[in-house]
Amino acid sequence: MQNKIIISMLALVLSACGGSGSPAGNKPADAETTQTEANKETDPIALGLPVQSRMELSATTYNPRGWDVTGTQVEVTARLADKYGRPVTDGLRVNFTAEGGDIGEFCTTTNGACSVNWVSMDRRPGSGTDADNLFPNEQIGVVTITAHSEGEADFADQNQNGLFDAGESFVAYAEPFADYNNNGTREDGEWLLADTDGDGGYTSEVPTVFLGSSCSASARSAGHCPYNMHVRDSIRIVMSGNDLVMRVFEGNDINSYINNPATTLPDYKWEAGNVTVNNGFNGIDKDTQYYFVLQDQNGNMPATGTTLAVQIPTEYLLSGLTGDVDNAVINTVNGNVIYGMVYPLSVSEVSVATNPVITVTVTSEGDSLEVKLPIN
Ligand SMILES: [Ca+2]
Ligand SMILES: [Ca+2]
Ligand SMILES: [Ca+2]
Ligand SMILES: [Ca+2]
Repeated sequence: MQNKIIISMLALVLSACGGSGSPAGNKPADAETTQTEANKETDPIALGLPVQSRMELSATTYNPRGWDVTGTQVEVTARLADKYGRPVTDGLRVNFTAEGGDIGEFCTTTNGACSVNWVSMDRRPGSGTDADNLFPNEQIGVVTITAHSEGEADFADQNQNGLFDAGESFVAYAEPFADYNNNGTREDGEWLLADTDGDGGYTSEVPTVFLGSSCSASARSAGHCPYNMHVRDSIRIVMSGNDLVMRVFEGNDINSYINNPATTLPDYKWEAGNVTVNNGFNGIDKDTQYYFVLQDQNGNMPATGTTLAVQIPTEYLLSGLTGDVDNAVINTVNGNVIYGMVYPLSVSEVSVATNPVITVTVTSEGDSLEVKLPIN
């Protein structure tokens, strides 16, 4: 999700992303150019700057009950380490932005990490408000959270002197932005997080020089380390609702559903007070692979705490997955992404039972659904 390019030895192109909030500001390298390389390397600021490859954002919950509940809190933590993998200097400011809900503006690190709270509230992406037209979005209810901070690019320290020398390979990144639709490129409405090169707008081209503070004197005179870069990382969370829908697919039908969910009918659809049966579906065949797909009213992962339980006759064996929905935004099925929780299930007969049924029960906060399907 980030535009980057590895200069000199490698030629890899990606795309940049970032968050909003206040820019960390570029620290001019001028003050450091007077230092010798030796004391530069013991400079706590240079030592303690994060590098892009060692920044990671995480959340306590990726599928909070946020679509129909306001005030649900999620703790979002940024962890950052320097080029040696050591925690960054205490007090480093990390800025946050969220496309939906509300998030703390920034935190300052202790032992390489700090946290802010995200809270569910409007704006809810894809909820149909006028503002939806202003911002690109990939999936209703799915929020991109981005953090950024001042830091350094990664480089391959071939002579092991702890400094970037001209000729050593490094990775360059375009300026960070909030990638609301998670496609890796910046569209209108996606917030520029930091104007790293100070030209007054978004610069999509990756820099041709190493950005950071760890430059040798000769690298500096060659134009490297003009200022620090802005390291960044993004996660997505989904504002989940509580009106649950379960769909049942046989075997490979799940693939056509994933590829075209708008027109592909499931074998069986079940939501509160409403059951739809398609394709002559008359229950579960033994020794056959099924996929039970559990989603909220927006086709998203149900909120954390939602559970699917299955009961079958003692004469049968159940194999597959039951239990809590993942703490996640998506599932991957046969290499395809699906928003929602997928339970692969099959039953096999050990001995003959009379009129066997499978009972599937889904419970969540304030909601419970149960369905009985014959086993054929
Ligand atoms: Ca989004
Ligand atoms: Ca070096
Ligand atoms: Ca985008
Ligand atoms: Ca710029």
